[in-house]
Amino acid sequence: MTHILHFIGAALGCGTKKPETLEGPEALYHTPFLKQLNNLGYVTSWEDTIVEHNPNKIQAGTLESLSVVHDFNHRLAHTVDDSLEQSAFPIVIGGDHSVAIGTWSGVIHHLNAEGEFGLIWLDAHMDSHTPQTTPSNCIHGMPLATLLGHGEEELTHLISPKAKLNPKHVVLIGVRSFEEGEQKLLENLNVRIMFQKEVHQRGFQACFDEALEIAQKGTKGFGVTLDLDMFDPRFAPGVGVPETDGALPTETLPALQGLIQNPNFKAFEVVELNPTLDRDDITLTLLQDIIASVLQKS
Ligand SMILES: [Mn+2]
Repeated sequence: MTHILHFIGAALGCGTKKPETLEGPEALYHTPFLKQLNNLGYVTSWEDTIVEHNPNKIQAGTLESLSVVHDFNHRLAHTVDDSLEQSAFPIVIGGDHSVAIGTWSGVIHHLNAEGEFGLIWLDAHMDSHTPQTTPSNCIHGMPLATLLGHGEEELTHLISPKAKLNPKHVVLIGVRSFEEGEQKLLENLNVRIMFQKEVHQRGFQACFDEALEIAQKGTKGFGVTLDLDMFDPRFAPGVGVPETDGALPTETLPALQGLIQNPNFKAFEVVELNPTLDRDDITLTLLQDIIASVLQKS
C-alpha cells in the first residue's frame, strides 16, 4: 500500500511560557528528511504550516492567549481534515502541545468519531488541567482535558460542541510530573495512566501494546500524540519543560516501528521541539528517528 504523507507544521508557541517552541516545525522543514522519506517509497509533501496569529501581542503562557490558541486550532483542524479527505496520512509537527486540540478535533470530525476514537498520549505530564486548576496558566497544560470536554467552551467546542474523546479510549504513557487538580480529573474519569514507574517495571513495549488494545477496542481508529518531553532530557534536551528519569529512545523506538501499517492508525503528532534549547540537534535528530521508526516498512 502506498502511503501519501502530509506533513503539517503547527507553529504555535503561546500555549507555553517559552514561545520559541513555535520554531519547531521550521527546524524540521529545513532538513533533507522529507526527501529521504520519498526514497523509502512514500509520496511525501510538506502540506502547510499553520502560523500563530497574535495581532494584539498577547503574552504567551497566559489564559489571555485562549483566543489565539482557538483561532490557530480552528485552522489546524480544517487542514488536518482536508488531508484525510485527500486520503493522506497527516503527520503534525508542533509547536506547543495545545496544537493537539486542533489536530485531534480535525481527525475526529473527519471520521465522525466523537467519543469513538482512541488516543495514546506519550508525555512526561498529564496536560489535563482546566483554567480552574492550572497553577501555570499555560494552555499547553490543558489539551487532554479539553479534548475530553473539560475546560473553556471556546476550546472544548472547537468544530463541534461534543466532547471529542471518551475517557475509556484514552491512555497516557510516561507520566512523572503532575499536579493534584489534573490527576483528580483523570482519575474521576477513569483514564488509564501508565506512570513512568510502570514503564520502567514492565518495559515500554508491554505498555504500548496494552495502550494499542485500549485505543482500538470499540473505536473507529486511533492516533498517537508524542510530546518529546516523554524522553529523558539526555536524549531530548530541546523541550520547554524537561523532566528527569524519562523514556529511552532505544526502548521506545522499536515499539513504534512500523505502526503506519496498522490500518486503524489515522494520524501522528510530535510536539514541543524548542530548537533554541536544543544541543547539537540532538532533539531534532530524535524527532526524525521517531518518525522514521513509525514509517518503517517491514
Ligand atoms: Mn504535553
